[in-house]
Amino acid sequence: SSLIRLSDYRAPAWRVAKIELAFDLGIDSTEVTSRLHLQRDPAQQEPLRLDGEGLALLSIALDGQPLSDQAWRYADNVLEVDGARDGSVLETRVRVQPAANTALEGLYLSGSREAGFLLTQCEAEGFRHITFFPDRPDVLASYTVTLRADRERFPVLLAGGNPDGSGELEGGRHWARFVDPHPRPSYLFALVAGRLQKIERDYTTGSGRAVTLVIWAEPDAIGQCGYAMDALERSMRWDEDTYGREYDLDVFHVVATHDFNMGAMENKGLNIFNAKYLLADPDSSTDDEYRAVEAVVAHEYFHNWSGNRVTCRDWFQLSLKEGLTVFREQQFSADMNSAPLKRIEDVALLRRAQFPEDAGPLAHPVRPAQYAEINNFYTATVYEKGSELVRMVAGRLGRDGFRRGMDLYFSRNDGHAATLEDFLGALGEANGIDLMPYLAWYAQAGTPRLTARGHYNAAQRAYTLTLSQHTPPTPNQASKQALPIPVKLALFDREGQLLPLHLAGDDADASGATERVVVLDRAEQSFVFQQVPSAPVPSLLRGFSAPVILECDYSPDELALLLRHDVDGFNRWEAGQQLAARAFDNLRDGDANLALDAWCEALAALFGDTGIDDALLADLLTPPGEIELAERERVVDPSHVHALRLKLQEHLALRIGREPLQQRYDALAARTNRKLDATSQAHRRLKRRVLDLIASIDPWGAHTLATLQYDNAPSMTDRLAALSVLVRGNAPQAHAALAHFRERYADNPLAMDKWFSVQTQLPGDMVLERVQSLAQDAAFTLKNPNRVNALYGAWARNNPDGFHRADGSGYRLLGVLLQQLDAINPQVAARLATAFNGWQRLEPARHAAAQAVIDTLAAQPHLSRNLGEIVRSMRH
Ligand code: HT7
Ligand code: ZN
Repeated sequence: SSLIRLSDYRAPAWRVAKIELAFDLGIDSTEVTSRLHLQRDPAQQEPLRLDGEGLALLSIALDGQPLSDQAWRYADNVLEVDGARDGSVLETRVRVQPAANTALEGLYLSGSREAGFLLTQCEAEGFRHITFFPDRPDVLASYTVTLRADRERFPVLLAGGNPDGSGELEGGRHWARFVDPHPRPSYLFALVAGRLQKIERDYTTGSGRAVTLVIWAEPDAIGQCGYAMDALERSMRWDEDTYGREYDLDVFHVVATHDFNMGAMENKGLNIFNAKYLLADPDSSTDDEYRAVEAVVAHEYFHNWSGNRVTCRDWFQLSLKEGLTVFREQQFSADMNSAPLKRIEDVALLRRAQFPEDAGPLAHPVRPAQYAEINNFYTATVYEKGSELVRMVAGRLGRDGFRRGMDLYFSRNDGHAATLEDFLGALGEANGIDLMPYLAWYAQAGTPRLTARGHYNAAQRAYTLTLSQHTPPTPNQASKQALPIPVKLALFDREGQLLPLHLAGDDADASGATERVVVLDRAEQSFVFQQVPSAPVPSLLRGFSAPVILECDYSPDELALLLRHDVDGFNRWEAGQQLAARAFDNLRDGDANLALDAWCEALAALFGDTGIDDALLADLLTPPGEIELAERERVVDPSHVHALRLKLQEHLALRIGREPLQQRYDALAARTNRKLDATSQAHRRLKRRVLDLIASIDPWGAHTLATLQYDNAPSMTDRLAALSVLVRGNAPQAHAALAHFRERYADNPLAMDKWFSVQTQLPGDMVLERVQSLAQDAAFTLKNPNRVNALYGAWARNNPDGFHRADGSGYRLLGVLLQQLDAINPQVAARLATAFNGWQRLEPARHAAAQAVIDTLAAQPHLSRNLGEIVRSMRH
C-alpha cells in the first residue's frame, strides 16, 4: 500500500557527506546545481535512489562524466542512477518554478511578483522539490550554498550557516556563499532572497562566542521586529542558564513572511517565521499575540539543540524534537511570565485541541505507526501531548535529574539522528532509572480515563485512595494496556488546610510533606494515607501531572472548597473548571442546580476578593469552552452546547450582580494603558471578561461600553475585545466599528486577518451568509494561509454553533471550499478538513449531513495525498 510504516525502517543505503549547492535565482525560473559527495553503506546493495518532485532535469553527471540517458531513470518522484560508487560525486542541474508554487513547499515566492521575495520551506519533505537528494532526516550532510541573482531585484541573499564570501557578477548580478560546519538533514535547508530590511543585535554567549542576531522583514514591517529580538535574546540566555546550551554559528538570521503554511521553521541559522509569530506592536497586536511571538521565537531557537544538533532518525520520531521543544518553550514561558497562567493556557489548549483528536477518527499515537502523508502528523498529539509526556518524565526525575539526563542525551546524540528510545534511554541511564515503561505512552493512542475513589476510615484515621485507569479503543487499536500515570496529590481538611501525608509503606523522608506523587502503573491500585484526622478532600493530578481525564465523584461543595482554598493557581482553576462542567450538566439535565449554585457562589466570593491576581480571576471566571463541553457528551448538538454555555455565564453574571460588574469594569477602564507589563495585561484580560459577563445579562449596556472602549482603545487588545463583543452580540454599533477597523488597518495584513476572523463569531444563524460575502471581499484570497485560516478556520473551529448548522449548510460550504483549496495548497486544505473531527458523535441530522459531505469529498478522483488521507481517516 502507499502507507509508510515505522516497522519498515531501514538505515540509508547511500549517505551524502557533503553537498555543494548553487542557485541561479529567478522568480519564474530558478536553476539549481547540486554536487553530492556520496557514501555507500557496504552492507547494502541498493542502487542509488534520490527523491525529487516536480524537477525539470537539465543535466546529470557522475564523477565528472555526463551520464547517458540509459544510465538514469526519473519516475514516480525517484531518480535512479547506475554506476555510483562509494566516494562518487553526482552533479545535477534542475529547474524549478517558484512563482507557480502555490503549495508553499520547496522554493516559492512570498508576496507580489514586483515586491515579493523568494524563500524555501523544506520540512518535512520540501527539499526534494528543490533538488535530487535522499530527502530523509537520517542523512546528515555538510552544506555549502552559493546564491546568484540580480542585485537590484534580490539585494539580500541568505542561506543557513556562516557567510563565506560574496561579490559582484556580470550583468548586474551578485553572489553570496554560506558554509555550515554542522552536518544536518535536508529538511533544515533554507534560503531567502529579496528586498528585505533588517535589525541587528550583538550577542555574546556564556563561553564568549560573538553572534550577530539579525531579523529581516519587508520594509513596512521592520519597525515591528523589536519585540521578537528581545524575545530571542531572552531565549538564548535562558537555554544557556537552564540547559547549558549555546548557539553555535556566527550569525543567526530570522525572516518574517506573510505566506507560510505553519507557525515558523527552525532552519539551521536561518529561521523563517510566519509574520503572525514575529511582528508585534501595540497598535496591531493583542497581548495574547505578544505572548505567542515570545513562545514561537523561543520554540524555534530551542530547536537548534532539540531538533537540529540532535535530529530525528525518521518522521515517526517527530515528537522527539517537537514534544521536547514544546516542553522547553513551556518551561521558558513559565519562567518569563506567570507559571500558573501558562499551565492553565497549555492545559486548556490540550483539552481543546488534543483530547478531541485523541477521541475521534484521526486519533494516533504520539509516535504514529504509519502514515500516508507526514505533513498530516504535525498535530496536537505529536506536539502538545508529546510535551506532556516529556513533562511526566521530567517530573519523575526532578529538576537536577532531568538536567543530568538531558546533558547525556545531547552529548551522546550530538550530530546524530536519534529515536525516542535514545531519549528515554539517556534520561534513564543518567539517573539509574528504567524509563522504558513510558514508551507505552508513545505507542498508544487515546486519552486514559483515570478514576479516583476515596474512602475514609474514622476508626483507623486512614484514607484509602483507589485509582484505576481505562483507555477507550481508538481506530486500529482496539485493546489498550495500562500506562504509568503519575498522580501528584494533596489532601485538604474541611477548613481548606493542607494535611501532612503519611503514605503506608512509604520511606521516611517523603513522609509528612503536604504534596507528593503516586504512580498508578496497573489497571487499579489503592494508596492508604495514615494519621488523617478527618475525612479529607483530595486535590488530585496537581499541575496536571498526567494527560488524562480525571473522573472523581466530588460533591459540588468539595470542588468549591478546592476552588476557594487550593494554594496552587492551576489547581484552583481546575477545580473551578470541573465545577463549571457539573453546573453545565445541571442546566442540561434540568436537575437541582447544586453545582451551578456552588460554582456561582464561590466565584462571586472570589470576585469580591481583592487579593487574587486579575489575570487568574479572569481565567477562573471563564467556563470550559464549547468544544471541551461537547467532548463530555455522548451525542452532540453544538447549538445546544452553545446555548447552555451562555446560560451558564448568565447565571454567573447575575449572581455576581450587574452593579459590582460595572464597578469592576469602571475601575479597570480607568487604568487603561498600552503597557505590556503583567499587571497591565492582567487588567485588560479581566476587563474583557467582565465586559463579556455584562453582555450576557445586559447586552444593550455592554454594547454602549464596548463602543466607548473601541473608540478610545490605546491597544489592539482593548480594541479587538470591544469589537468582538459588538459582533457577537450583533449590536447595531458593530457596522460602524467594522468599517472603521477596515479603513484603519487596510494596509496591515495581520490586523486585516483579525477583521475577517472577528466576523466569523457572529451568532450561529447569521454567520454563514457573512462568511460567504467575506469570501468575495477584495482582500480575501485562497492563496494566503493566514487569510484562509482567519476566515474559514476561525468560523469552522471557533464558532461551533455557526459551523454546525442543523441543515448541513455549513458542512457543504466547507466541502466545496476544501476542493478548491486543495488544488492550491494541499497542506492548508488538509488541516482545515480536520474541522470535521468529531462528526460521528453529532446528533442524527447533523451526522447525516456531515457524512454526505465527507463521502462526496472522498469520492473525488484528484484529491491530494494530504486531503485524501484526512478524508479517508474521517470515515474510520
Ligand atoms: N518544525 C516546524 C514544522 C513546520 C512545517 C511542517 C510542515 C509544513 C510546513 C512547516 N513549517 C514548519 C515547526 C516547528 O517549529 O515545530
Ligand atoms: Zn517545533
